[in-house]
Amino acid sequence: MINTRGRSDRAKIAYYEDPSPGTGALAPRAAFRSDARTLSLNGDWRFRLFPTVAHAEAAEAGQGEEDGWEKLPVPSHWALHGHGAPQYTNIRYPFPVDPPHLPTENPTGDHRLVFDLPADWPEPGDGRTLLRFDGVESCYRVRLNGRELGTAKGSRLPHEFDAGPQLRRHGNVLSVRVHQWSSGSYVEDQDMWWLAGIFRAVTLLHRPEAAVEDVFVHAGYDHRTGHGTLRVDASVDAVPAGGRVTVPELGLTLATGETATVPGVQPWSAEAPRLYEATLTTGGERVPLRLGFRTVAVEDGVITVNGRPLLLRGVNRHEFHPDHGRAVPHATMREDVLLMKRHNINAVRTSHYPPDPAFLDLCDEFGLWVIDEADLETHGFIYGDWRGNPADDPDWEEALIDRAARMVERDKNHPSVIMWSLGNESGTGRNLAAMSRWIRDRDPSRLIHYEGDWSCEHTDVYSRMYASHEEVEAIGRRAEKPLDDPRLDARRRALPFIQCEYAHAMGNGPGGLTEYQRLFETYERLQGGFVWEWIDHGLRARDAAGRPYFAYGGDFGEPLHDGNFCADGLLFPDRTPSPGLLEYKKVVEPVGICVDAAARTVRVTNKYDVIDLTGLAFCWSREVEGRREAEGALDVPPLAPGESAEVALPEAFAAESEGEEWWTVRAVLAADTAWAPAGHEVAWGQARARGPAVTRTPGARIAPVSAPRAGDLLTLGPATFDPLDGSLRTLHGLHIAVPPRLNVWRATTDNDRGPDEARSLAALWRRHALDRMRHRCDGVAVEGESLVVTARVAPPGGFFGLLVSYRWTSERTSEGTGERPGERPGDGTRLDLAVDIAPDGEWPCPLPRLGLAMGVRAPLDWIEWYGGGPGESYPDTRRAARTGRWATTVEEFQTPYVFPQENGSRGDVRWAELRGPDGGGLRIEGRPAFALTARRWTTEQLEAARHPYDLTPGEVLHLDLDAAQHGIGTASCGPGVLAPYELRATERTRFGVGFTLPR
Ligand code: IPT
Repeated sequence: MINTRGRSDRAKIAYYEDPSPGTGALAPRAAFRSDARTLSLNGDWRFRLFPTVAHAEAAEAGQGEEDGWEKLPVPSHWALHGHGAPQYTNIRYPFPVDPPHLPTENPTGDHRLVFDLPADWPEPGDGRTLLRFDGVESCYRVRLNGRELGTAKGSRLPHEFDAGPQLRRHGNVLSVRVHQWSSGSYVEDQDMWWLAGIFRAVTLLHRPEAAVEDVFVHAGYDHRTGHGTLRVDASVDAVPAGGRVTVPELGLTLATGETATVPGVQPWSAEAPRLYEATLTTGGERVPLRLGFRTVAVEDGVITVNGRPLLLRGVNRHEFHPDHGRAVPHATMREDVLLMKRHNINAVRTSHYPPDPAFLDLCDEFGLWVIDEADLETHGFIYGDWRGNPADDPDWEEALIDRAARMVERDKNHPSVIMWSLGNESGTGRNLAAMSRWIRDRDPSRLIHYEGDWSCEHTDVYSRMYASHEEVEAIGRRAEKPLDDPRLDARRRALPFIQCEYAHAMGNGPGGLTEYQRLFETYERLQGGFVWEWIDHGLRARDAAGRPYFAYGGDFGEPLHDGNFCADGLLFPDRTPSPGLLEYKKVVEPVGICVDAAARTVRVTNKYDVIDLTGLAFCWSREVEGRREAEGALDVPPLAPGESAEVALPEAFAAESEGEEWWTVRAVLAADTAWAPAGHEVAWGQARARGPAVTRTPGARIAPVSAPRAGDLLTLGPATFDPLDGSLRTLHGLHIAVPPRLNVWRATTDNDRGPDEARSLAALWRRHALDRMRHRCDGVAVEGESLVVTARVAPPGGFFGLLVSYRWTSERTSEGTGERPGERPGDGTRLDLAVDIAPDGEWPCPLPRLGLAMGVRAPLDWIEWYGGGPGESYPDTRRAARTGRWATTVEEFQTPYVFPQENGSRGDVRWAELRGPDGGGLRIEGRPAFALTARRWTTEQLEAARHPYDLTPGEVLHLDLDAAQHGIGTASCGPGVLAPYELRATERTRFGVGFTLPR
């Protein structure tokens, strides 16, 4: 076949290269169910894959027509069923950019299904039958019984075809040819796996005579009068239908096209998602509708729904399942919605395409504000300075309008959808303007969003991604840097603001959530944002040894890929919440609980936008050293949104026990809801009421016993040391494989590595050789009852370092005598270490961490601690950590990031006990506290690992006892660590630990 090129030859361009949206599909319309017959065509189809279109055509024309067919489930992506492989790229197109042309290598999958109509399917002549595809990537041609029904592009959009007179009662042959690459691929350059296939449902729909063609529900709510308004427009055969709508619960019957005022309705909101069941009846069909009365507006520069300003606590949700890719099972969609609700998330941006329609049904039902985004992204054009961008080329106007229309028409009846988004990262251009005009004309009841055009000329909200805290604050004050055009500037300055993406949840992190939230809660213009992103796109795979892991870019041998940049979600690929999600839940909690232990009061603030607090029950508890001493219920007034109250905590208790004391107040669901059972925790606050007992009765000091002969070990209480370099050798009978010494290095995180080498803090650290610090022993001396080791710790080639002294002492403790028969070695004694660190010279960069690293050769696998927990926390990700007594295994102490990196640190640890199966172990006490990591591999091994399977547990338990860590930030995409969380070597640091046997 001769390839035709150039615009003048457009007529000869193949349908998959032609930028048009396709041929033969019916006009887009609302998705709805009805009592008319449908037949699901999901299931096992026959399938064969060709490397090019020409191969597919040749097979079809020639001898091979019946050869090579295999079974493939529909919906699915063929690359996840052993045909070809997935490929991950973020921005770059994986093929040469020459729109609308495509590479010859264009995997083409022929799908075939032979089906019969059910016996009771209406007779031919009784109405007509449509064939609907809810999602096919990226372009397809449909044939039924040899006749072409049409072709289509717009992967995540529905297309319906008239099955026509070809449809038979038996032996229908449905042939769908799907091309991986098409002109559509140029406008579907989203940051995700390229996964072709029929990945959403295929359905046959009977359309009786006088059936509903389209329906548009207009259900508003006037918050001043408390009245709803309702009009249901419906069409039959392209003319307004003579239909009837009934809403039994409201005792309402009205004709289609008629407007009714409905006094006393309960409005719909994400917090109180009140839906009314209704039925639309036309001559041929009954269509159940779910009405949510609500009115979206921008009033005085603020987004309101039903008159109330919103604060969006959102996430960006790609459709993803680790086994099925974007062919997400319905149960998984439901799981997503429940997980969101349970983590205080109230909004979703359907990045970056309309989701499976069933997902929006769930958003209506459970209550989530939705930004529904068109299936459009042309990001790769950025590398050519946006030359030829389809968003600005008239040749693509029809395709882009089609994408807007198919989204709006399909989803227009969802109360949850409050904004239409024109797409993502597609630069600027006339076709975006045209999409905006089309949408505004068709549905003026919702707001229009698009981030890529900062002039906001075609949008109703000012939206940005990854703007720094500083810039967001300026925007909050409506004091941002002006646009060049004063008219546009004035217009934009009056718009509400959201961050459609922020806080990049890649690997460990994101840091800085609290500070964003504080801004969102301070400035009315800032109406929240959407964390990037909901879930890691890691595909389940197995290594050579059969161990399961989650694959990311490059793991399928793709020549061009963006590595683990797709593992940037709040959920791990298997939907286990990551620490980032728990942090987000805490940061955005809808009830502020501020305990004032000294005053014995708690300040409760209702941060919901709509509902009061009657759905919540409050309880208090008082813990001493993490043990609950007392608890009870707390009466909190219902409080309207925005209101606060000071509530007294109960009076003092009789039993005054020793030790650190905390008060915790929790808000839990008072009764079961659709999304969580009664007792589910929504918010909490904690405050310390009494510090740790300051006076530890000092035991008798034990003096060091010097080595009698050169080469012998020196003894100090329960420990032995090498007298030559002062390193700890044994402790309470445990073999110390790595003696405790100063450590500044951590296995770098995705955020340490930043977006590129130039902006990588990790690279800076490495340039300064912080990963290879040298330890020079300057002296080992017995000073009275202390063993004092002095050292200078510095990087090779560096003119700066740290001067450190380790002062070791030992005492008898009250817990044991050290002399009873049968006591464990070192029972009744403690070894103490006081570390004093002073910077030497000018440090050119922050430190990754500052603490002690040590390794114990012992099968210690159980950790109990009193301090921050239960999960990991870092200086700028510690809101979700609460002070308590926690216990887990060493294995569970790790956070299994898809790409291994620093993880698992528990902060503010007062003490930790490590135990083995035989009962032996070690207790480490902080002076006053430390951050703890414990793992069965070294930091170097962790840093070198590319997948969790690279980490094999060894015999040594490696511990980090940190005085401090550098923050986490979100520099993998966005701002780095904020100043208060930077770890700078400017001041002297003193801290200490004590080692005893577990109690
Ligand atoms: C932004 C994209 O919109 C999103 O799809 C994703 O790629 C995210 O970044 C990073 O994971 S675009 C970026 C250039 C800010």
